[in-house]
Amino acid sequence: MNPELIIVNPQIEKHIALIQINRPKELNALNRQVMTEIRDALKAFDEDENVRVIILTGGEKVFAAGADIKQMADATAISMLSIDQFSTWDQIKKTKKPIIAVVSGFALGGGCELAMTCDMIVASETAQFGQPEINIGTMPGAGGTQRLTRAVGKALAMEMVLTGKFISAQEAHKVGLVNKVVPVEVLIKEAITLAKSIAQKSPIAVQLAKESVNKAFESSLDEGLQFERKNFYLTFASEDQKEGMAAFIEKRKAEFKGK
Ligand code: DAK
Repeated sequence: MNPELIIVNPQIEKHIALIQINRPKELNALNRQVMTEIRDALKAFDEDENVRVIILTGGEKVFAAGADIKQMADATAISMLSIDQFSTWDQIKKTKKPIIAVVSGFALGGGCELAMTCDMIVASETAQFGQPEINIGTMPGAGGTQRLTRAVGKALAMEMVLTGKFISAQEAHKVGLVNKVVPVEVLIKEAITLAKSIAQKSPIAVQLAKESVNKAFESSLDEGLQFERKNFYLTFASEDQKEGMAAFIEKRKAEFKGK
């Protein structure tokens, strides 16, 4: 086991944790160990009450160039079925706290899928997004055809998935795949600013709101509205809701405790 495939910092700022993929020679290719370590770190941060927002990043040149092709080349359908890496990816999706992907350079294949599994994407001006699996005789398998299509629409998703073309950070921003594009020198700073603005809110309301937005991808409007309503009611069981509304009335800053 190489313990340094990811770097973790549970407190890069108050309530903000960082996970950095650290396999630069292989362009942060996501082998099984990297994915397992990311999953385990997310789980630990999800359980850590000091952490309210998680940042997931790579390096300046590359976020991640996809799943590790060298590890995958000899796989069979049955070996993949028995290893079941999808359960690792599914666990990432189950993280309750917001995850911000911070992308510079390539986010390709599984790298793009990993960024899209997060809740928001902050990109540097050098970021490039793509699903080039078609070039190596396969296709996206970790959400690329689904999340990309929902994010950017059918026409562009189809083109990216069928031709393997990359899109720039600017185009990704224009089509709604990323939240903001900033110069690489201020990338982490900008991501932390975004993270801080979430970390100041009630962690309970944030969790329930994240769940509700995600529900919009997986339900009819009516079902989604019902789900939203129940989560809305649930916020009224929290001390944070009482504190938030009292603070507004008393014209002071709310102190949310996640209770
Ligand atoms: N896997 C393994 N090694 C990779 C890699 C990758 N995806 N991408 C790059 N590398 C390695 C290169 O082999 C090279 O290694 P050495 O030759 O030095 O040993 C080193 O990183 C530097 O790469 P290049 O020399 O190619 O660097 P360039 O700057 O010239 O080109 C590039 C950068 C990103 C355009 C190029 O490396 C490239 O096209 N990489 C492959 C991109 C790609 O096809 N990605 C999609 C992979 S398939 C699943 C979940 C997810 C997936 C599958 C299953 N389950 C849950 C089961 C996802 C699949 C994929 O992502």
